[in-house]
Amino acid sequence: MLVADPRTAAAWRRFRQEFADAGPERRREMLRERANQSRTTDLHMIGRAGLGHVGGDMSVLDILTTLFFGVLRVDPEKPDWADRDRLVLSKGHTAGALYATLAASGFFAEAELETFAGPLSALNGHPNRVKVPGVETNTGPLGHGLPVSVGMAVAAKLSSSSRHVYVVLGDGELQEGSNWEAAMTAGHRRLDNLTAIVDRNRLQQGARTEETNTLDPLDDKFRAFGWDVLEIDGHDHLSLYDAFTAARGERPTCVIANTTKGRGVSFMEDRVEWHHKVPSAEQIVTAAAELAR
Ligand SMILES: Cc1ncc(C[n+]2csc(CCOP(=O)(O)OP(=O)(O)O)c2C)c(N)n1
Repeated sequence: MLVADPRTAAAWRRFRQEFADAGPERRREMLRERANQSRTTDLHMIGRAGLGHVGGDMSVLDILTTLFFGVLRVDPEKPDWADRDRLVLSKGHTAGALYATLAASGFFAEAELETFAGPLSALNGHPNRVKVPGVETNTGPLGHGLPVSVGMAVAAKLSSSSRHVYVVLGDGELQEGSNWEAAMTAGHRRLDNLTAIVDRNRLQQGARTEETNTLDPLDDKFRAFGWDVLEIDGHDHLSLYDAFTAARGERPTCVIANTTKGRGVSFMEDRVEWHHKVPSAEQIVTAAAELAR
């Protein structure tokens, strides 16, 4: 089991405080920079390991960064604190994005990222809750995260806890039927402590989502299952922050976050082959320069 890094956790706490005190433009800039640093970290991890899901990592990093650096009630030094908010990364193939974010928050030492996907590493290609603090449940087989999150939200209600459950879903992932059983239950039970975020990048493995199985109108589908729905730009940090902290009604919330797979790296953006292609050393240098702009 990995352990917290107190120095990085302290830096994360300072970031959170400065963020809380900042005005909108400064907030946007802080999260943008932070997310792009994690993108660069992730590219190096994938290049070193020779595997990973780079397109989906770039897509989801503004969502994860906004949650960990602006929203989630968590403590990297007390990862098992009972009343913490829960974050489930259901699209577990983008583990690299989660590890980069957890390490930057101090849940474990950033040096551990060098072991990503190596022999005996805790940082497997898909997240493992037994090995990695901050990982709330194992994911990888698509279609499990929402059902598990519904269970977590019900458990919070039963124990009268104010903790909130956030779950990040892939849009391709929504083709798994288990999501819709869970969505129906969440609507029926009026789980106002549950927020599902759909990383709507319109690509899955090998194809566009709409070529494989039409998802639109996705907002109407969630509404029909008893959810409130917000549709936003999934790379606009302030929109993400507002959507995650909006006053909640009596229903679960679905945030459809419109994103670009490969976001921030010109030669990867909206290109299906970058689902799990590995960038060369040269490509990583080019990508890092673009992300530093
Ligand atoms: C049940 C299951 N079937 C197939 C896979 C293989 N797989 C990994 S990622 C992926 C595509 C996922 O697409 P999406 O959810 O849109 O993720 P993103 O494009 O954001 O990476 C597939 C089919 C899997 N992990 N689980």
